[in-house]
Amino acid sequence: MLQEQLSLAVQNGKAKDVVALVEQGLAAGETAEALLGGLLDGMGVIGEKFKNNEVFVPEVLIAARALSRGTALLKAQLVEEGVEPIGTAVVGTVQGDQHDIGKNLVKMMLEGAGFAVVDLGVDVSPESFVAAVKEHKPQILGMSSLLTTTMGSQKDVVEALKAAGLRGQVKVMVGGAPVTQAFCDEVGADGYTADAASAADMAKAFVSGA
Ligand code: B1M
Repeated sequence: MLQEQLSLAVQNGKAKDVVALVEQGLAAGETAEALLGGLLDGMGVIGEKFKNNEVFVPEVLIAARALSRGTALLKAQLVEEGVEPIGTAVVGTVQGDQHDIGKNLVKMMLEGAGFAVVDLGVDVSPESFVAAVKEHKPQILGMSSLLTTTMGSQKDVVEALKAAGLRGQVKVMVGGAPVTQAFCDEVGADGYTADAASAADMAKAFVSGA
């Protein structure tokens, strides 16, 4: 019941309700894992609706903000309960590119799917992507590019990973408005999706070996 309420509060972007419900749940002795389940369910519903054009960027951002208010409250207890993320993802917008709205959506959807996400921000050089893969050992590396003039940098990152001997350790996902499946194949990435919710689905499939 509380989980359903939490799910709905996230779907409706009601951050205050999320906080109140999480506090209520914790006080009543609910596990952080169970409460997190409600929050993630809500984000999952929003992700599906976003994919089907039933909701749009503003609704997703508001839902994600509500979700993060809830997860912030649960963080300490989740660590105590030993709840592990399903994997680690490093994300960033490629070198020369300042657009981050799509990349931020991908980050939110990945977090909503249970990943620990390291966000490198915008204008990320191939060297920085490689350094982050070395440091965080992610299962997923997600790149975003919005300009035809910067999308080539996604290939530079794949090549830099190969040169560093790291290519086999990480699934590389590419996306952004000008990116296509053909481009993904051409640069030697592992996956492309047209939207952020599908990116999270693909990342989940990669870590589960599906
Ligand atoms: Co820029 N801009 N912009 N811009 N901007 C575009 C992209 C452009 C198409 C506008 C146009 O001319 N019609 C055009 C690119 C043309 C081209 O390359 N062919 C353009 C240009 C030219 C520029 C500048 C060069 C303008 C100038 O200064 N002369 C400049 C470049 C700056 C730079 O990056 N170096 C520039 C600047 C800016 C702002 C700073 C003003 C601002 C960015 C603000 C920000 O991001 N914080 C901005 C914006 C907002 C846009 C538009 C209007 C919107 C982009 C956006 O956020 N879309 C855009 C025009 C348009 O699209 N109508 C435009 C919404 C977002 C949710 O979509 O990021 O595609 P998107 O993400 C999607 C999918 O692609 C996917 O998921 C999301 C949906 O779920 N996805 C992934 C994204 N990453 C993924 C990764 C994945 C999987 C899926 O796996 C890892």
